[in-house]
Amino acid sequence: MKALKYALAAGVAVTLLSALPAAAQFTERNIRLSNGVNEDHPNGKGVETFRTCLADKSGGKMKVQGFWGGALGGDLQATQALRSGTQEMVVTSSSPLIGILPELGVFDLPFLFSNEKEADAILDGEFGKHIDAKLEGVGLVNLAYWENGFRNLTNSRRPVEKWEDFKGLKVRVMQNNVFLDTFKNMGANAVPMAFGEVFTALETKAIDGQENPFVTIDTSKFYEVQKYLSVTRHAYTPFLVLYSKRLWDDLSKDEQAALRECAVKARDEQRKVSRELSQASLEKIKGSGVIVNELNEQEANRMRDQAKAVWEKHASTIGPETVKMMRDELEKMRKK
Ligand code: TF8
Repeated sequence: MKALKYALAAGVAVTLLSALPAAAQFTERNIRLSNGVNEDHPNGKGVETFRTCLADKSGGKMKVQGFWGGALGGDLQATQALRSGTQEMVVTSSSPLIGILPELGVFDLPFLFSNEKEADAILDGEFGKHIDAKLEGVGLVNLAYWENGFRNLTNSRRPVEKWEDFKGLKVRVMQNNVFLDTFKNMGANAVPMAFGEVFTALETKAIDGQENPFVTIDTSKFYEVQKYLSVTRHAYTPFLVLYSKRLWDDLSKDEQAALRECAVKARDEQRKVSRELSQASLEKIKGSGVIVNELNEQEANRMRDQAKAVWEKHASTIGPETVKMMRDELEKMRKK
């Protein structure tokens, strides 16, 4: 009788166990995540949210170690480390990576998005997935698109109110041919340079200007060495939140799912902070004595027309299908 009771109890236990999902699999991991920007940039809050979320999901096993200000190398260098499997993660601009994946150049096309809403819809939708699939092919798993933001021109010479005002300005651009041509096409003397060298180049007047979102002009202290800020919004470049594909393939399904979910959760926080800080950054830049000008509508339209040649020139290198897909999606969205 006793034996039967035990047998029954064991049977019940087995049934119960098999009804439960298998225990989640997490291993102790230290994830090195590098950033070219400083920690007070909205990426700081993004990484913090990502870290807390991963700790929660993995019972403290997955740890995130953040590196700031390019301490592990610039965007391109860190991304190459991911491809060779010597670093886990980077939050990088897409722009310096076009040598690795030419299709990324689509995000560099001047005046592509009109507002954040459009950018979010494209990046979080089918188009973003189209690019993600291509990134996997070159050894990079993109977990989410975070916000770098609309880019604006600063310089030490004069306010830029129309495209002709670019003439002769020595402007640093990212190491990216679409940007190089956008600025050359406006008549500027465009100089490709890694982000880590920009502050000193501005300070020593080796260059006159640069272009970045307000939050970067603020947190990288460019406003301390610049006199004019022109609200050009000439491009919106995203951040990619990349994981090394080589190292990714060693992770359990649970770890992969946690990383994806947390990068998306952190994305929402990072974008929120980016949009809030953007206004605060602009006020701070103004307060420091930088002269800020907006473009009037007519001049903004002229600048947009002038930039069209860059689209024509680069569509074939970026990939005609990718550019067409972007155009179609934008058109669909704008009709609604
Ligand atoms: C640039 C980019 C950079 C970012 C940063 C290094 O101008 O906008 O600010 O990629 O993460 O190079």
